[in-house]
Amino acid sequence: PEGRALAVTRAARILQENLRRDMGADAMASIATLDALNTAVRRAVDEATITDIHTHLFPPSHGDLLLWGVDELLTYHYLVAELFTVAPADLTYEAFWAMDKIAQADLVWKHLFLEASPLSEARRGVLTVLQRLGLDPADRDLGRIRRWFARQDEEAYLEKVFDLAGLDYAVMTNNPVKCNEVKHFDAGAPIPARLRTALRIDDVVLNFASCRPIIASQGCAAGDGTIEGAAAALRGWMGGWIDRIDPVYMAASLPCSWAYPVDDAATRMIDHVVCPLAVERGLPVALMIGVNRQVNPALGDAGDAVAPCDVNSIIRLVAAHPDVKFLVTTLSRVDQHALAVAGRKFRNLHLFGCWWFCNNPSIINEMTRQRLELLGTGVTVQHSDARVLDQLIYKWSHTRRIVADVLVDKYADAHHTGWRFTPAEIARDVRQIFGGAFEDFRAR
Ligand code: RAT
Ligand code: ZN
Repeated sequence: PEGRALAVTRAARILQENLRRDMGADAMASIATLDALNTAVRRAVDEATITDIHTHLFPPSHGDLLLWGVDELLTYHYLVAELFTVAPADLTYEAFWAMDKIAQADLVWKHLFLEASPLSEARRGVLTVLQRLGLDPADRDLGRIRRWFARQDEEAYLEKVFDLAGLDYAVMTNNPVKCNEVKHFDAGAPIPARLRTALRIDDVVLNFASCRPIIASQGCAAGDGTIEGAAAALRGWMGGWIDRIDPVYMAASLPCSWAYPVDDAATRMIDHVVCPLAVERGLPVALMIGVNRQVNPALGDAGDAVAPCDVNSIIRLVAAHPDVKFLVTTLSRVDQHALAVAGRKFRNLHLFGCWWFCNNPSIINEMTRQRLELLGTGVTVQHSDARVLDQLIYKWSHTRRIVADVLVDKYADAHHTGWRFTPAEIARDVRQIFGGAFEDFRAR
């Protein structure tokens, strides 16, 4: 413990020295006025390097799996759902899915941008992307925008997007039972430093029976008996994937109906396969909980909804496995307060992100305030969930602005007590909530 304390002190000193070098001596001077504090907070948030801990992006080497460009932006499933809130009755789901991507994007542009104003978060997001890329959205010329994207080189564009978003790296979602993903790992396709892997295991946890054939085809003799019986083989198979792709964590999205512990396959899989492996490999387990899957299957990816989940099940899980690190986010707004309180009780629980339907300005604002009030900077306030590369630009620009508004208030409240902050301290805190606390949690 003494060695660890020394290492921590040393790390803190190096951080301070780096900040002093990067920001100059002013970084260490305490800020006297509220105006200056406001400016310093906004600057720190603007300049922070962010780690995006959950996305659905892929490397360029994974071919068609990497989505980017204006037609992918316009056909993002969030916008497909919105399209059908206003589309004429004669546009059937089947007819929409039978169209090519460009025709689908044209329809979204017409109904959600030209014939109704783009006020929703997902629509505004497209416009932010265009604006930040220097493509003035005001002329409403989709043809011109398409021609601009057609001229981009994929790899250079990926770097440009990461720079505009201000990210060091983003974590992908890599599913070992999806053949169209596995084939790229089999081929040894390179992964740029901007992207890191995560081993997505929901299919195996929730639907083991249907995964057996593909797992068997990958050389895992998981038999046809119980999960307990197959546990060692399954840990071997997942461990093999961990060796292969070196994931940042294992991850699963769980339905709102998920409960723990109960007499079901998911509990057995978690207790006998996932948690022992997490301990053995020192890997966190990320859980995203609260989806109400496929309430309208005709909408495809857009057909999922949300319902409150059982936060007590999360509490029982993290209490039952104190040596497993859990990264948790929940989908329903109403679960956020109870989850943040749970985050105060367990050092093996780290909260992250305003997930999916919570990634809207009013909810990000509320959740970020609540988390800072209950957890301080020991939280990862956001992830993007980007499915289309360009979305990194808007998701992070919108989040930065909201988080800056919240932090300005929080620093001002503390300033009023007479405590004084330095720019270096503010930069340290901002980095914590945008990835530093996540790295610390992993390293702990
Ligand atoms: O945000 C999304 O795009 C969702 O469809 C899901 O992918 C969700 O984030 C998940 O990871 O299950
Ligand atoms: Zn996701």
